[in-house]
Amino acid sequence: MNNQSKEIFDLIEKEKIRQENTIELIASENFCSKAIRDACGSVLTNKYAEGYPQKRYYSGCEFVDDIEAIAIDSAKKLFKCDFANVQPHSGSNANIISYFSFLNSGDKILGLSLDCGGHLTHGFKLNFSGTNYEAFQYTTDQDGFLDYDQILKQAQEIKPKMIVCGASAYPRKIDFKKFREIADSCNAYLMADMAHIAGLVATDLHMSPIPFADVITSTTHKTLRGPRGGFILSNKENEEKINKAAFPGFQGGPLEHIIAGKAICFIEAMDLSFVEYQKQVLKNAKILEQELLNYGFDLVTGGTDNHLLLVDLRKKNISGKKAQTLLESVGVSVNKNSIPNDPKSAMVTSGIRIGTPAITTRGCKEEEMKIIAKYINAVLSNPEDLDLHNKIKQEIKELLKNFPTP
Ligand code: DSN
Repeated sequence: MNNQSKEIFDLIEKEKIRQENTIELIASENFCSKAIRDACGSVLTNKYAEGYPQKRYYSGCEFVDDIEAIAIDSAKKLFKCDFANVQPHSGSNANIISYFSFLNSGDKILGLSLDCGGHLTHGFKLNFSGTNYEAFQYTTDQDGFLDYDQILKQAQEIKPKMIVCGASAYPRKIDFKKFREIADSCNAYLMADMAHIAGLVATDLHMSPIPFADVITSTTHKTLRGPRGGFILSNKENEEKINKAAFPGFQGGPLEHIIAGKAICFIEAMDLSFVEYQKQVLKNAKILEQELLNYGFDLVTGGTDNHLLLVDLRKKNISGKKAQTLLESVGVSVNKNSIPNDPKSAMVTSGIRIGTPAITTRGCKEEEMKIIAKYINAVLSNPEDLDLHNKIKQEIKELLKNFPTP
């Protein structure tokens, strides 16, 4: 190992220790299995495989062909659909590829605004989705809920070519059937970005978008607990245009090492233990909801019925940015997050987003959730008490020793 690679491996080791000593509550993060990490760090990274299984532009693809075919078949089986493309390098790429498949530049799209829980790629003005298309945004109501009547009204006025549903910071279930009805009422395509809830969908703990959306995009690394990457689902009818849009339309060589990780992820998600895991993710979020409400925190929509909570900190007189920094200093990782109609900028925010997928993977259950809520309350209620913060930091390190990372 030369000095430069040693420096990198030292940093990787530090990151490993950081992860071990942190209560990870970032709602979009998780810990994938060792098998997935091994696949992603394998010799497959050396292989070029532009094209699709049995239709490649390079020789020597017989083994990556089998791997990608297993990933495709497993994704189809897991989500009960008849088309999957597992090549998107990320969720954003999956969304770009889906737009390329169904839209022309300048077409109208309608998606959830970023400050109400949407994603940059759902039409945000600084993102390609907001510059390459004529993007309109719907919002949540005053209490933070999707207002399907209002979205219907807007859709009928705008007549978008595509409606985008799905969210990055929405603590409630999404009614994909209603979105289908809205899309049908204005003859629009429906794209469902299920990145956050893919693990819940895979285990039937959330309504599946599969029968309702024309195209479904996702990441593999959030609730689904796979490697960092994306994928697209649809039906056979759309196979050709989506595959063409992915390659050669947008991406080059697929990352076969990551695709191997995705295959393992889909297979792991078919195991009964994965259903138990997702149930615990939901239980843990519910306990955090109850505990934080008992401590006097306001939650957007009043609570959660998925894997995440959005805490409105205005009453506590602390910004999301400050809360994130304070919690990080004791070893609790959350992210600052805008709340609907946030008076503060996106860099400061009035809220934090809290999710349970990662901490549940480490084996934490109801009792630990109560302890975590207690720590969050103690730190945010006593922002200047450094002695208390140090004590909590030590206690967190001790607590986490009982919950090893995979
Ligand atoms: N950045 C992701 C999240 O945190 O939700 C969305 O892509």
